[in-house]
Amino acid sequence: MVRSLVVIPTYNERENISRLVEEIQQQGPHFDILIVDDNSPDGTGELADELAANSNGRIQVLHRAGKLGLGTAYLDGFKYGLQKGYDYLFEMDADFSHQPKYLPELLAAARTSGVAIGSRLVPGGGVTGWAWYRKLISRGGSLYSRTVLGLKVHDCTGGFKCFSRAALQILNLPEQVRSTGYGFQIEVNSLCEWNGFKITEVPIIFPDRTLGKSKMSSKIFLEALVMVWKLRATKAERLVASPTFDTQAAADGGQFESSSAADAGFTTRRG
Ligand SMILES: Nc1nc2c(ncn2[C@@H]2O[C@H](COP(=O)(O)OP(=O)(O)OP(=O)(O)O)[C@@H](O)[C@H]2O)c(=O)[nH]1
Ligand SMILES: [Mg+2]
Repeated sequence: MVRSLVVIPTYNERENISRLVEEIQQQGPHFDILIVDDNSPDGTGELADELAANSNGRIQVLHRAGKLGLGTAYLDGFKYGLQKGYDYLFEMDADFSHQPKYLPELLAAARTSGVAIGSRLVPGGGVTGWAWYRKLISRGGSLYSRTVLGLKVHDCTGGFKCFSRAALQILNLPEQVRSTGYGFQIEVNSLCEWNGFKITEVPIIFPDRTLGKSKMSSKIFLEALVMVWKLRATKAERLVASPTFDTQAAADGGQFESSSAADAGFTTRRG
């Protein structure tokens, strides 16, 4: 059986986390869960420990000392999952904007192309509960980053993603990523596409959070606008081996221990 780990960063998500893990587990035996909690003042970390204690190892918890940011929470989660030998790793928010029912479809897509994302900006996808101006900012942000960085993926800022182990290792993702803040998703998408991966977009409906508080701010958003240009300037140094993606290698998911593209079933364009 393919083993996947759903990495969920949490900061004050006590109201959401119990029901979320329950719904994820209803999606089948493929999905283990890692909660990465940054010492949430509302006690999310303690609640996560209780959930883990009764889970037969299916729920695990990483505790960090304080609020260290979403990006680094994912990177720590990826490192943990790779060490534990998982074949696929997911990124998922705790607030139900990322609905567990899409996990199987994302996994199936990542088994074909190596990288899959839940997309609000392809036919069949969308957002509910956002005011028109928030939709406009989100769409505009994606279009802007896509254009500046030359990407094909439409939903550049979404954080519901699935990576094969091979993709993470070839991209050397935990070590390669530099942004800690909101630009994290954009940087990861760029690294994937610049290095030859096709990101499959699975349409998702993204409801706004109903419980708990948003951690998004206009300062974070403005930082991302500038960050896109800085990221573009680093493109030349971010190419790993210019792999052309081999779908069979991706379907075999996590079988590759080597970080070399050739060993993992990738062919290099530069010969
Ligand atoms: N561990 C950790 N998790 C975080 C941190 N910041 C945000 N999160 C979590 O990351 C996920 C996404 O954060 P959200 O606040 O939902 O951000 P958003 O989706 O852009 O904004 P809203 O949906 O409007 O709240 C949630 O599960 C948060 O609890 C952080 O610094 N550390
Ligand atoms: Mg959210």
